[in-house]
Amino acid sequence: MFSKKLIQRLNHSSSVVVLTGAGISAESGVPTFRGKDGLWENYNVQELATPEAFNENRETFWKFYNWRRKLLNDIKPNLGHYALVDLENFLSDFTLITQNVDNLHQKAGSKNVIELHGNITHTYCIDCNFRTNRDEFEDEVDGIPRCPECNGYMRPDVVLFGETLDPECLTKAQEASATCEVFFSIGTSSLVEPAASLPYVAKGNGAYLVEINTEQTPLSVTADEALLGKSGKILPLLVMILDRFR
Ligand code: BV8
Ligand code: ZN
Repeated sequence: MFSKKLIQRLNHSSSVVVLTGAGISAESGVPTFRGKDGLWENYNVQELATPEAFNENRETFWKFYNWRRKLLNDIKPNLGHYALVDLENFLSDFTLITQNVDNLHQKAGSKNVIELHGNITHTYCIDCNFRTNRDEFEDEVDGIPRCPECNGYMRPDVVLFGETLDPECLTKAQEASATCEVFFSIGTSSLVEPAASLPYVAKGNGAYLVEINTEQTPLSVTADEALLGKSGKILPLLVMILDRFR
């Protein structure tokens, strides 16, 4: 399943970057965005995950995000998340960049996580910037959480479509991608920018590019190794092989 070249690279590389998308959380029961039973299938992205939706249809916006947050309450990391924790402990220079907002990498124990699109378990006030990780708000008015400090409107701390990413996060991700020796793209349809450009930055700087996905994506033809399969199966196998070489 894995080429000798990849195993050698991983055993002798100092810097490895991993980019994950919704697919790595699929085996935990988190719906993906674009898969067959994808999240967006029943919803129109432009109607929900945009600043316009937050401003014009706050009740539906919060119904969608509360539904996703409640879904996460009983969701646990899967073997793919834990294998990345092992990789982080095994490798000297490891950076995990995620597009996911589900907090599962942190729940699994990953330490150095760059959350490009924010974190759905964090909420902030659009008026006074009060921030909280609480997921229950006593002071809800028509299902929309209000700020305990100034009674302003609260929103999930995620990057909506059409919003720019946190410049510091993005720069850190781009720098790590430009200097790494091995880059993994795991469980992402490679469609959402600017995250989708990171594997090309890595490849353009000479990194060995590995994709792990249950289907082909626009990135597959560029990858040095496109491993077709579930990340929850492939990643523990990879760690096991590396472990043997320890
Ligand atoms: C921005 C948070 C400046 C909210 C999300 C350049 C070109 C074209 C368009 C643009 C561009 N630059 C900007 C844009 C517009 C837009 C964009 O990229 N649109 C796309 C759809 C074309 N980007 C933005 O708006 C970004 N902002 O760039 O600002 C700007 C703005 C406008 C115009 C120019 C510049 C902000 C993007 C962030 C949006 N927020 N999430 C929330 O979650 O509620 S994005 C959302 O999609 C999630 O974060 C998700 O992670 C992400 C990407 O999706 P994937 O993770 O890839 O998930 P998906 O379901 O698509 O795929 C899952 C994959 O897993 C599949 O391939 C499947 O086969 C695989 N899989 C399934 N099971 C498994 C598996 N693989 C392995 N194992 C399994 N078991
Ligand atoms: Zn406030």
